[in-house]
Amino acid sequence: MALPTEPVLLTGASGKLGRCLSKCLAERGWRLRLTDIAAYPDPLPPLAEFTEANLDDHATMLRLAEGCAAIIHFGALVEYGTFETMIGPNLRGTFHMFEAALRERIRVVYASSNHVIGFYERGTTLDRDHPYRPDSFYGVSKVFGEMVARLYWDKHGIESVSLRIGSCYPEPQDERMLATWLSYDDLVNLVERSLLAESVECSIIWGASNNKASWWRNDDRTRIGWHPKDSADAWSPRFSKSGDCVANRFQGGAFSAVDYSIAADRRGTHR
Ligand code: 15L
Repeated sequence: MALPTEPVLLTGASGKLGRCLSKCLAERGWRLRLTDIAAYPDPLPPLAEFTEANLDDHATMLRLAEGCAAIIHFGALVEYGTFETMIGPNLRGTFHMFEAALRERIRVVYASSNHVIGFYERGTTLDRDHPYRPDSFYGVSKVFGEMVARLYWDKHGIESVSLRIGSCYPEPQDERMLATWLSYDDLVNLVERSLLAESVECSIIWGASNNKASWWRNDDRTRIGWHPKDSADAWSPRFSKSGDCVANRFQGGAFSAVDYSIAADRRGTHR
């Protein structure tokens, strides 16, 4: 399929996944406009331009999206932030990117996260429509992003694909990732299919590879034609459960355990 001649705006370009996407999408011929609050640490890929900018800066975000074919919104404060630290990058920043998409009438590929459902117990099988159970203010900020995506679809017809990314690393790092791992290749294909699919409406897709231990099913992947090819299964003999009992109990892992204050669970007994 022919790629657009206009650039695609990628936020969070200097982060771990942003660097992977900018390198791999550029190799596949995509013209990229990259942005991040931090300098781009690698040599700039061919056909790419980079602007250092803050997601909190509304005017700059609107300007960066001008003339773009789509927005890949991966910029965010990741990890266990407080409510206050989420407001600028994750709440206002996401609002700015959807406003920019509305101005340009273009699609958004949004990096949501498994942490929107992190307080479900491990082993519970979830569909995309299970109620949110965020495990952190980071998870709450991603619920907000999915809700903004919904609002801009219902009110303005702005299409989006929210990718509920599990654990995207070169290889699984622990026992939890036997269920949540997403390979870099599967991520790049997922983003590319999200950009190229003819109609995506307001899609939600679990960002995990083809892992036997997965807790997630029934999403919108057939609409975009994405089939993950990799699997964490081969790593299974290498890992066993260890560490914090709260982290081991819930799908969000360590995110669920941070600041957790229900004493009984700390002693290992269940509610
Ligand atoms: C995320 O959203 C984080 O960005 C990443 O660092 C991982 O911890 C991942 O979730 C995960 O849940 O494993």
